[in-house]
Amino acid sequence: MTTSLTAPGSAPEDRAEKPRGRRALAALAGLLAAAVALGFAELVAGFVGPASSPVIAVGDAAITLTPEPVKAFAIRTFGENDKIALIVGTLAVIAVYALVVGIVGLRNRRLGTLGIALFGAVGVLAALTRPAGGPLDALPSLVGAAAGVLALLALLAPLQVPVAAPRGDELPTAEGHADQKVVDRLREVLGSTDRKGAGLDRRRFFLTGGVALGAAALTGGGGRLLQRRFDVAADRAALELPSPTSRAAALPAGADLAEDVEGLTPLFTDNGEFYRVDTAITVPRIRPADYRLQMAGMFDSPRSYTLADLFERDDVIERDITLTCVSNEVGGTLAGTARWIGVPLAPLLEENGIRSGSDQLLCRSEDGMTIGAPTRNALEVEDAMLAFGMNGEPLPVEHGFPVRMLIPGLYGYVSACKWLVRIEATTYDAVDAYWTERDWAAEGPIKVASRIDTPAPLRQFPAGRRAIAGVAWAQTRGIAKVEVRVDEEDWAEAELSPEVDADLWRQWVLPYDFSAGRHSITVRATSADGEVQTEERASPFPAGSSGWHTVQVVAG
Ligand SMILES: Nc1nc2c(c(=O)[nH]1)N[C@H]1C(S)=C(S)[C@@H](COP(=O)(O)O)O[C@H]1N2
Ligand SMILES: [Mo]
Repeated sequence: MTTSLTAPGSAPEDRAEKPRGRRALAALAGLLAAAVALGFAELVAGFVGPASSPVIAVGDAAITLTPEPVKAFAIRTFGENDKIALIVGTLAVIAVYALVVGIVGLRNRRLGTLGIALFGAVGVLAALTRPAGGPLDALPSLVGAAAGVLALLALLAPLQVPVAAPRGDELPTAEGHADQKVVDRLREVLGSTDRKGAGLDRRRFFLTGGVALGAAALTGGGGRLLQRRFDVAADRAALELPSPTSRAAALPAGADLAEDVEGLTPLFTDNGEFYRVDTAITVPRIRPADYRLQMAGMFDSPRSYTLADLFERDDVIERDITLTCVSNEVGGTLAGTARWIGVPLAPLLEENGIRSGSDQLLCRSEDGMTIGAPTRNALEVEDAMLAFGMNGEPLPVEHGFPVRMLIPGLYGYVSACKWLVRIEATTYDAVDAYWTERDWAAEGPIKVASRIDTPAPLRQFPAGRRAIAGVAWAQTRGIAKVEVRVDEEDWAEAELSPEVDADLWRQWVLPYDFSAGRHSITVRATSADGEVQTEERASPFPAGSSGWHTVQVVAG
């Protein structure tokens, strides 16, 4: 095969190349061009910041635009992997699009170029419309698209040599001429848009493709490396938490029933095991030294706080609090307990002179996400706090490093703003927070709930005695009683873990003699203020699920 630029169309086997083969190569050209575009975009994002990467920005936008039922489905189906699923999905869509752009580009360069430009425009739009986006965030997509266009043109060129000329329509075609060579020569001199006659330089295509692949890998890999500069793991590790002036209530020995009951949820959830729910594909990374908490809105004298300001306060507390998510299904696992360290919220709000007219605190996260918390609960709920410690460590980055809010008794979506940088005292009339805009209930008091951990649903085990056990919660009120019903028998009262704090869930255990056969086990809890958990079924949307948790098991 010839690589000569002077006679590119003269190799007969090239001219005989079926359009199909050429089209496959064009599709590959599109794919490689997309890889180059993404690679360069990652490289620039290495300077601008990880959230400006088009894949991330587009994924972010997809989360924002996705209707709630689809989101709920994604959380149910992919669970903690919902974000990985989203990124894989985004990449798959890009790949299919790129294949098409390559094929279209073969027929019409301008359309192909436009295709990549459009792809860049989507990235720019997504990056700029992020709540916390700035103009610089458009740069990765712009540079990526430019690199992608150049790569596409460079890759398409060897697929149709000689290159296009504007007046190709008027050129003679092979049918009317006996001497193909003359026609080819003519085309070569004048240029041709007739693809059938254009030559194909495989060697040059694969050489260019190799260069493109290398460039994509280098820029992409380099970009990812550069993005690590934004990592705050080292700062987090170096941070020393202040020691609390008020400790969590002491736990009696043997307080954690899970030590003796296999399959029962431990009293405290390890940080690595703690459920995570948020809209952030790339977690916000805030350096402790750069951290500022800004108070704004309906305060007489709003001020701002550094992390040191918060750490050095003399009212640092340590509390055991169970956090639950409004999206938790009956029997679900979106609940966890930690020993938190932080500063109480009420004195902080009061020293800024919070005005009585405010009924909502619009809490803003570093990524622009907003969570609307009821002002009354922030002021009146004991142990409402700004937390910076979780189970003896600074907050893990995924759980809001360096500061998050916690208000016991409310679901996380209205109380637990992570990466908290701003508290605006306002009203529900004036503004809707992120979830409220999406029709979730404005105030989210948690519902009395209980869950069977063991035996697991549909489990088969030998007949005989074994523990039925689980957890129950009713933060701020506390759990007074948990009852279990097997089949049609009477409700039996379970043993509870010690009541140490009303904000902490309670484990419950009931040893039971299982006869051989199928059994249905149901649990219900009663709060310390006498509310029996309702049997009435509700789905998580819009105000939290309700209903009794039932599991079917088989003994013998
Ligand atoms: N910034 C921010 N904070 C957030 C969220 C979020 O999407 N962004 N999600 C909230 C929801 S719905 C819940 S249930 C809790 C979960 O906290 P966790 O991820 O630490 O378990 O965080 C809350 N705080
Ligand atoms: Mo949540």
